[in-house]
Amino acid sequence: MSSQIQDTPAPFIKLNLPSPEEYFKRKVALISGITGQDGSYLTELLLSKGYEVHGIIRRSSSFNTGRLHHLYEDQHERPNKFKLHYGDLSDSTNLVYIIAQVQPTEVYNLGAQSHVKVSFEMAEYTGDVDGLGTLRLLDAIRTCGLEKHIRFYQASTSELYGKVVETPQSETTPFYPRSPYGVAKLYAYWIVVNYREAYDMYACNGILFNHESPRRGRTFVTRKISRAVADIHLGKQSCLYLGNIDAKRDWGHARDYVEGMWMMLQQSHPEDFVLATGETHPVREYVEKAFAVVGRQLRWQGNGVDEEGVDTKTGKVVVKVDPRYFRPAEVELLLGNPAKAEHVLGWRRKVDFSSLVKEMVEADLKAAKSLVEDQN
Ligand code: NDP
Ligand code: GDR
Repeated sequence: MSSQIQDTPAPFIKLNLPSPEEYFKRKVALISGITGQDGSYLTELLLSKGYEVHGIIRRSSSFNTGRLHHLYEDQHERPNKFKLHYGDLSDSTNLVYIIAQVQPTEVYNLGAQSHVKVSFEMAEYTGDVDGLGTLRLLDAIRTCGLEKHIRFYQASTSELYGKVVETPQSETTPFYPRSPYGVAKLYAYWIVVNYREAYDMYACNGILFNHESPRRGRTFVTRKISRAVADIHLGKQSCLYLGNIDAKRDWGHARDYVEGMWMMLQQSHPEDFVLATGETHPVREYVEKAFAVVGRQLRWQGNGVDEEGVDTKTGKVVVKVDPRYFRPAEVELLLGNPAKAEHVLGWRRKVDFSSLVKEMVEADLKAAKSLVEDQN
């Protein structure tokens, strides 16, 4: 009711804003998590669409902008179109400052401690950044009085489904997260829905199933496999150690998925959408396909923790199961239904499973070869 809305606190900061016409004439995006896999692809997409792109980066003692390097170089061609700001989702004051300074038209909250297994070891931190961090960013927008000026995208996840209740999983499937990461993202999902309903904000959850690319972090299973296959093929590594190879995932390409994120913010009203391929594959199939890219066939022997993958040509064991990589609670099966996104947004994934595996292995092979050449 409108009387309730009037009772909510007024913005703490009075910004000197341009008129609404002037404000919305601009296309200004702010991305948290810009240094990650999705952040880099989204930045490319938005720059190509003429946006001014601002990103939040964490101070690090080591170089953490590798995925943005090519865009940085381009910056000289496009002055003032791409800017990075130091910040952190655990620092409210900093978020308010960045929002006030940038005055974005779209905010993409991609920042997160995004590793499921690590979240069991850093549960509180993951809850703070992935859950409360989302609240902090939403509140920073309200603190600046910009809740009617900004469209907000939240990186929600298929990890919300967790334990299988039904398949394929859609926007109406009940959630049952199975990790501190999933539980933190559940809080983030609902605080986005709540702020949308309470404050009439344009805020959306993209419930994205796994998406990968040559820029995927090296400890996620697809990239771990593609790198190992390249190194084994070049004789730089002898064996790949994995956890649960029977887990099934719905894997797409990150470039396709960032396009869906942008589409969600271009609608007449905010809604939540699943992005998925509608196909599921076990980890072992990814392994087999990845070895096949370099012309090697695998034969499996043994079972459970003693299962091994043997290269049929050399007879050598190239894959072993290591319980160290098992999770205290596992998400066994993910299979998404992208029908709503396809119908309402007109979104389509372009890259299929086999092409994804091929692209990742070939990219790692190229990188590993050039490293060998550099060393020689
Ligand atoms: P990455 O792990 O590649 O990137 C995560 C980003 O978040 C990095 O830029 C990282 O910075 C940043 N970050 C981490 N902690 C903080 C913090 N405390 N404050 C600010 N930024 C922080 O993830 P992806 O690109 O793969 O995923 C993007 C988002 O989408 C994440 O929220 C993830 O949980 C979610 N998601 C991902 C899916 C996938 O399959 N890729 C599927 C569904 C959801 P730094 O580089 O310094 O570490
Ligand atoms: P996931 O991705 O947990 O689905 O989260 P990950 O690639 O880590 O695991 C996928 C499946 O592979 C199994 N697995 C292994 N995983 C890793 N990392 N390392 C291994 O050695 C290994 N062996 C088997 C896992 O047990 C799991 O079942 C990703 C992240 O990007 C999240 O941020 C995002 O929300 C979800 O995808 C959707």
